[in-house]
Amino acid sequence: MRNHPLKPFPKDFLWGASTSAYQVEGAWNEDGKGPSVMDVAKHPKEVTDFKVASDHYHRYKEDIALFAELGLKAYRFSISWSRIFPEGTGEVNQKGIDFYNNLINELKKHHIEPVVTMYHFDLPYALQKKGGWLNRETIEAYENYAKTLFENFGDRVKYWLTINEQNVMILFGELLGTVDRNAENPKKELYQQNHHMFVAQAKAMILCHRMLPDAKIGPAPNISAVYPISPQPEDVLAAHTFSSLRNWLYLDAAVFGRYNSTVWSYLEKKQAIPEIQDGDMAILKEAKPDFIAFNYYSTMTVGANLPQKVSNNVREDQQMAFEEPGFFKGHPNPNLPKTEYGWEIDPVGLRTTLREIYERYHLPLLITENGLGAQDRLEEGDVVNDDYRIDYLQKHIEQCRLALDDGVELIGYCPWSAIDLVSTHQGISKRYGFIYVNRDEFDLKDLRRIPKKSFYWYKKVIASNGEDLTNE
Ligand code: BGP
Repeated sequence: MRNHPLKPFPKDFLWGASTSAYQVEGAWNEDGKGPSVMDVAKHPKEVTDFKVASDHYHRYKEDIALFAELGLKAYRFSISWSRIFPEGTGEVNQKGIDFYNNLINELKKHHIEPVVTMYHFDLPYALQKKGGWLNRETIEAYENYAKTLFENFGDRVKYWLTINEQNVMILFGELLGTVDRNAENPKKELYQQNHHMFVAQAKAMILCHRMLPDAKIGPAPNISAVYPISPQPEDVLAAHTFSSLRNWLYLDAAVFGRYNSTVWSYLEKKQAIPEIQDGDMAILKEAKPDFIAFNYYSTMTVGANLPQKVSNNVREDQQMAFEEPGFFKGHPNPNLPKTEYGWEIDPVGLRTTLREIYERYHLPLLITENGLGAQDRLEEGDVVNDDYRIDYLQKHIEQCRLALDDGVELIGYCPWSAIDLVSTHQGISKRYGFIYVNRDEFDLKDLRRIPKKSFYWYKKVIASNGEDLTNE
């Protein structure tokens, strides 16, 4: 029994929702936009590409009006780098600037706080052709892009996120196409890319503080608590290694400006130590985030792995643990239910994750993704009864409140996604939104917007500042 009432959500809590540019905007080659790596990515033949997506580029006013009706206090979206710089660097595309100016102004008009991801997987293809993040020049391109964003939008944007899920791009580089599977040592290349992203991120944080003293900036990795499959010491050790590799490497670099020692030793064993130039570590040390944003969908469970075991190295998607001979091996958690896409559902794991991050770094935390992908059904009368999504979100918000009560400084919750959009590699049928977009994989229909049952539920949650989570 509790002997005190739970602490309430803070008054200025950022109740929000998230999207990313390539998944929601469409207009992939309009108004001067250059292609990004996502535009040229290959898709399985049964799923759509990102060319039209949810057509938010043309319908942002209608969408933001719905976000306002939902009562959002914050909207986390990403800026498409190749809309601003079609070649990744060089000439600015004014029409790209205009689009985001209009979008931000529209949000402001409705008193919705813009939370801007500067880079969400969609590197300009022109930069990829020159080696992408393996090429050190991409650091400079990113810094220049960051400067352009701060100059153009810094008068209205207070919250900046440097890079979405850098850890996913590195751990699942083969899946996201960030590395050539046939490279001699893909790991070495990936951790070199990773190092360049660390430096780029640090430079952006330094620049942001210099140019916009009132703004706040932070990283946005995908973080999840890692459980050992058993209390056997070897399994506990394996879980620790995996957590360092998946979680702490990224936040230790962003917050403390240093490499995680367990990961460093792992990289030595894998002959994957990145080349670090003089001055890089000083830049990492100088940069300090103001908060930590993170995406959370589930936890991971791992056990020890024999050194001689040959890894099949299958990495199905970003929410599945994988295996490394001699280090760890992912296992399903028998205690957790799964979504229809096989992702384990673990609300309590969110509380554990929040505590772990907060105790380690003592910075305010912002949840920038959390949600349930499902094949929603549009029923007669324009109704979508997504009670399973309400159930998922309700249980996670409950755990946020408990974490607040534990003393964690949580400043906002932005579930994925504000509106239906195209999944990173599973098409539009895997829906996450509060608002249904009427289209199929290949039939664009009328793209009309239909608030789902979860929309009305979340509206009530926001209006009551998280006091009323019931689904009635
Ligand atoms: C995160 C990405 C998002 C989004 C989400 C859901 O990893 O940051 O861009 O895609 O996962 O994943 P999916 O689209 O694979 O269902």
